[in-house]
Amino acid sequence: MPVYSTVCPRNCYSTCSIKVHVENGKLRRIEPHPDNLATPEGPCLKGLSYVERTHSPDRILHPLRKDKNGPGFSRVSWDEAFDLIVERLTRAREDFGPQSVLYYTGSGTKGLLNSVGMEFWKLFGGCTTTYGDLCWPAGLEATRLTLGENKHNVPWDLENAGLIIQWGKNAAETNIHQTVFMNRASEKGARLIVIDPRRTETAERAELLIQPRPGTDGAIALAAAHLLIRENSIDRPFIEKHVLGFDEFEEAVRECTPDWAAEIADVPVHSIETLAERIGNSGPVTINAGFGMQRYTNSGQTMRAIIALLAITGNIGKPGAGWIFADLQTQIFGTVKDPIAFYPPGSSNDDVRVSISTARLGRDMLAARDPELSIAWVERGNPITQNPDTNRVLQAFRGLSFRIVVDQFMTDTAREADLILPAKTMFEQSDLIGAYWHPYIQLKQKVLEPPGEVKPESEVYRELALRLGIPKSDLRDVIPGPADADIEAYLTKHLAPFPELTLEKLREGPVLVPGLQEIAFSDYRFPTPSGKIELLSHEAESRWGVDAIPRFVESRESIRQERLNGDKKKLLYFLTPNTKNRIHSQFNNLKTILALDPKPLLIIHPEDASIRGVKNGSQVRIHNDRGEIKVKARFDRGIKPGCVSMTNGWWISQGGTVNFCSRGRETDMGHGAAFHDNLVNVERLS
Ligand SMILES: Nc1nc2c(c(=O)[nH]1)N[C@H]1C(S)=C(S)[C@@H](COP(=O)(O)OP(=O)(O)OC[C@H]3O[C@@H](n4cnc5c(=O)[nH]c(N)nc54)[C@H](O)[C@@H]3O)O[C@H]1N2
Ligand SMILES: Nc1nc2c(c(=O)[nH]1)N[C@H]1C(S)=C(S)[C@@H](COP(=O)(O)OP(=O)(O)OC[C@H]3O[C@@H](n4cnc5c(=O)[nH]c(N)nc54)[C@H](O)[C@@H]3O)O[C@H]1N2
Ligand SMILES: [Mo]
Repeated sequence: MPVYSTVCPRNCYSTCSIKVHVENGKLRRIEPHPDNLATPEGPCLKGLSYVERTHSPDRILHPLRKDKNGPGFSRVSWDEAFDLIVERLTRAREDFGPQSVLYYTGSGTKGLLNSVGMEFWKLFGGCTTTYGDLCWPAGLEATRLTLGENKHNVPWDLENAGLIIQWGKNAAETNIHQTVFMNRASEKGARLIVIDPRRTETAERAELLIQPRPGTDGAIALAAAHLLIRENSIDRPFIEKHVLGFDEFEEAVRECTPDWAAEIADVPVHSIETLAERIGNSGPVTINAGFGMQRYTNSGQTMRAIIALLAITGNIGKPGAGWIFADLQTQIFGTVKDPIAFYPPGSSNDDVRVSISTARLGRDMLAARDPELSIAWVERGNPITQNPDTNRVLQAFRGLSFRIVVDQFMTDTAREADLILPAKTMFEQSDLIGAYWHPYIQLKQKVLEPPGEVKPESEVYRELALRLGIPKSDLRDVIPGPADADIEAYLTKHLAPFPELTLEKLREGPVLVPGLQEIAFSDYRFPTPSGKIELLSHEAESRWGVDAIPRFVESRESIRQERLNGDKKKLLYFLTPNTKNRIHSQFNNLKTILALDPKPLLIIHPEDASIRGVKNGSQVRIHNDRGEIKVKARFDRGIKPGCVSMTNGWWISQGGTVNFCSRGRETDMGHGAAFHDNLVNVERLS
């Protein structure tokens, strides 16, 4: 049975290398790939479920057109589909201009070939597209402003840590391969502290779990800095050489006493004291900040305050120490490194108008003028389920005259389409993939022919461009031809600047990115304006309008200041984290996955439940002024009272997306989505 080396391209830390067995055009088995030092144990259950997913009877295998009078869809030929798209696009361009078309992409799959879509829209004459990102930009921007660049030590260096702080990251579910290195570190005596309002799986081995009121981590960090400075547990020579703004920072944290922070964050004073003591006295300190924590309106400043703890204690540029958020060293092909510079908001390059905030998708779509939007093209994304404020997003999509959705399955967004185009899976077209946790460049190999009439997106764009009368010569270099050899030539061209990387080598397995710095910042070069770690950032002030020093401000929708309707005592923080056996809205339509996690549940503390008459297993209504969700409640004493949680990614057709209740609102920096700035009421239905 032929065995191929390939990689899982989901938007996930682990980006596992895998070996796949193929027989008679079918995927038979998925195995670990030992050459990836970060993921040698092999894929998670989601990875193993590709055998089911790829050949699932639910896959969309042909173009589908919405029936005239009903919710159903009927199969159409590609010829009919192309004719329809050409007719609609041409009419929209003539009547309103090319910017009346919204091109929306999500993070459903990674890869270099994803950029072909935008090349098509430029040739079309332009489009409207989104800026910002749902996932990580507040943290990326806070890190860039402070350290100059987003990179971190290689994953296996974590075993050298003396103290690991998992700050708002639930690695046991979202980065399972990292837990192996955490365990090795703890066998060598490292301590583990977890900071999370939920008692997660990651917290099980921690010596200290701090459960803050959501959105208050900045206060905890500033108080820990206050204590470290007061106890003189800081690295003065490091600060003198490498840190800008220490004096101003010291001045700012003078007021930030542990009592002050304990009251704000609703945590014991001694927890903050222990945190500071451990940072000061445990040897190399690694702080791993998750993405969940940076989805608040104050979270860029929070992240800057947390990085400051490492800067003042000299825990940067050394083995076992440092800041883990995202390592973008492998992003050598695309524009991920500086998401703000890539199509900045409000800009109009090549007639591509960048005027819609991903975080405010529904509202901005409805507000678009001159021209108004009339068509949407959605690819690799499921915005009805995953973007904030689902009701507004639905309203915006339903107000358009034509919707095209490219996907593998009948998602909530696909159901809203007029035309669905069948999407490839990761096994059906080759592509090059970077990562954001480990340092490997990988080749995602084509190992299967696309089933049914599935066409990879690049092929769809090429055909469409030709039918729109765009000369073949304009497509050269930007939209590859359909043959495997055309795709390989395209990838080879992008590899040319890196002689260490060849397709032949990548076919065997993962290759370390050329020029890798294993210990990030070990050369103490910080590409900030001052060349130092900037605790004082004038750019933070001028670009984002926040204080140049990281200070604590309440998040917008906090129990303390939000003026929502209703009895404020009864409002609860609604956390919507990720979960082990799904990637956002993917995988939850598979039997393998549903067997373990069959339906959405609201996790609630028995104290909060009893005030509301909610029993374990009661049907409840979660609601606020944005919308409502009805699910069953499950008691959990591990969640902080005052908070409830439900994992994101459930489809409306499965019981409801959490985003019915979230608001379309940006983070303080980076144009991220402040999903967790979200208060709800919970009431018992039965
Ligand atoms: N299995 C699996 N793995 C994944 C993904 C997936 O969907 N499934 N998604 C991938 C992607 S795209 C991403 S972005 C990452 C996300 O990876 P993580 O950051 O680990 O995931 P989240 O679940 O979003 O958030 C982590 C934790 O933050 C906590 N949190 C929420 N608010 C606060 C707060 O105010 N303070 C603190 N201290 N903690 C808070 C939540 O309770 C949650 O446990 O995971 C990646 N890996
Ligand atoms: N409330 C709340 N909402 C959240 C989050 C949260 O923490 N709370 N997390 C946010 C985060 S971190 C993220 S990253 C986003 C993720 O949200 P999205 O970017 O929308 O990602 P997914 O749900 O993973 O996948 C989107 C779709 O891509 C499709 N797909 C996969 N591969 C391909 C392909 O090759 N071609 C095409 N055309 N389609 C493909 C899948 O079938 C799926 O339907 O969700 C965000 N939404
Ligand atoms: Mo994400």
